[in-house]
Amino acid sequence: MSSTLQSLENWVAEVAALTRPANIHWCDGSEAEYAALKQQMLREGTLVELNQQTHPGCYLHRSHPLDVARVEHLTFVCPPQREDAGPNNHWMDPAEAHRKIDALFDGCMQGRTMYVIPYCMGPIDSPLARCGVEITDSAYVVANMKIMTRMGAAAQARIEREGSFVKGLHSSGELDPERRFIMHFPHELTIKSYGSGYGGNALLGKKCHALRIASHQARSEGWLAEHMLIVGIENPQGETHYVAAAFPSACGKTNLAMLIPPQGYREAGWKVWTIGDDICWMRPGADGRLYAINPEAGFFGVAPGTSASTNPNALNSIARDTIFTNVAVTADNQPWWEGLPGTPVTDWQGRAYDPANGPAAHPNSRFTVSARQCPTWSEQAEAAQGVPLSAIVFGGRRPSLLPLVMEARDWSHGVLMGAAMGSETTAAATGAVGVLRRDSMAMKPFCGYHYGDYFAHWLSFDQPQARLPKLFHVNWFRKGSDGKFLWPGFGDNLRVLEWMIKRVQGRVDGVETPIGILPAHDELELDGSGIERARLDALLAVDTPAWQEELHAIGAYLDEFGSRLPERLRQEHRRVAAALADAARPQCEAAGA
Ligand code: OXD
Ligand code: MN
Repeated sequence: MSSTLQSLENWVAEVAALTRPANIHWCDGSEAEYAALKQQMLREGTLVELNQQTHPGCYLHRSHPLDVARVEHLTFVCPPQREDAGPNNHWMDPAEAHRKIDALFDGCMQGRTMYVIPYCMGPIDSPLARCGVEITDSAYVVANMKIMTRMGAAAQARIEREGSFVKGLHSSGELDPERRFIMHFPHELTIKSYGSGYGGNALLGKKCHALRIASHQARSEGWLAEHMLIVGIENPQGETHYVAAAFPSACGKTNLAMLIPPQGYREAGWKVWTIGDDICWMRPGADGRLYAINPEAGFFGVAPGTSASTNPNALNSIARDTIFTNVAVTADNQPWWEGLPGTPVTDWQGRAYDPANGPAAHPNSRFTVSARQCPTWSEQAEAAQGVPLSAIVFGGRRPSLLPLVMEARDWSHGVLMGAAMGSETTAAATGAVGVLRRDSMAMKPFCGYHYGDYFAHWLSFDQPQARLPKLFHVNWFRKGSDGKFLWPGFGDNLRVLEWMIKRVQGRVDGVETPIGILPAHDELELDGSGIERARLDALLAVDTPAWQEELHAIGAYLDEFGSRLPERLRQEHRRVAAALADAARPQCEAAGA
């Protein structure tokens, strides 16, 4: 295919002059192209065929053992001024960053094929969608981009019509962690990634474009690019409420997006519809509501823990036509990970499985699959105008303090709740696991500009004509004194979503507390859950002194954003702190009396 867009042709020629590939392949996104790529990877050994009887069309890729997760310390956001990147990003002067990474790209594709991938993030005819072109020397990246984006001829036609696109240059390089950078140039709508083949570092449409670059674009164009799932909840009356939810990586976004209602709910006629499991782009519609699209076309889900009991919809989705990365394999060549029945014989590195070497599947092993294969996939995922949101939910892994659910009293309070989000770290990024870190709106690794400006951008949606979704915070991960999770999670999370929808409809009042509105005692439907009231009390308990400490910690965190922190957020923080002080007073007086 030849391009008619001069700027695209020029850029491809420039990159070819720098990287010196043996040949250039323009991807058209056809099935024939995909089949040929798979054959080539099978020949080269970068793809291994899995059991085609049990898993037709399924393949395994084993990455370099030192290239298994996002590398936040090697990820840079490079606006011209350091202050614009904010303390939430690593910054490098753009000229220096280009120089450094171009030196790595110099001649790096010699003897290799350079693939040019035009792609569209979002339904191809959606005004909310945005396009990009990724150049890569990795066939694995092309195959994954085919599943994760609308890639090929249709995207190229849109790019030629619009005349603009995000430029993404990727090379696997030597897969050497010492020669690895993921650089973003938001002001040039450009991404350069070298030395990693791992999803979040190499599939540039995903985190690099759809979050880091898009969050910058969204700020200047009046919309939001967020690390959120989108799910539709259909009640027995046939009304569907759409909910977007932000959780840090590997905290259950895919499970919530594909939730199976508890039996009683199913019998009553509740249904769940999946729009997206990781990224949400949203913007106000003419009626003042926020409309959301999923810019992705597939799921790049965490495999371990995915099972018939946790997420049968995901398991059904990946029974065919799926690329697995870094999972283990059974004796009859089926993909395997911790949480599945059966026994692994080969671990994720291709060695005979030995428990002494750690888990059989890498904790961040993944599946890449088309969203359409999900039994709960919604046609609305293709709606050009997006779906209207009734609620936005923030959440993290918090073993204590944070209640099962709370609602913000208004938009400013909700923005504070999102800004204050914290979570224990997971295996999705390199580094220690299980450490509490603040992760505002689950965007800490993905916000392409200063968090202070980002909070201000969120606040700016609160306009008189706006009909904004209600904002909530949830915590599925609170533990009891025995160290066990108090809430069963998974399908039972629908009980919490139902309460949110009742709040949206004005059918329940909740209880006002200093930290937000919590469900009143009888407002959460527990029938058939086996959860006793005492446990619910523990899940909803508000420990005022501990919350005062939390507010103190949140204040110190917000101070990191200095003069860019919006005054309205400071005021909101002071308001909650004062409400907590009021709540603490009678107890102190009683204690002193
Ligand atoms: C992901 C992540 O891959 O957040 O979605 O790391
Ligand atoms: Mn994610």
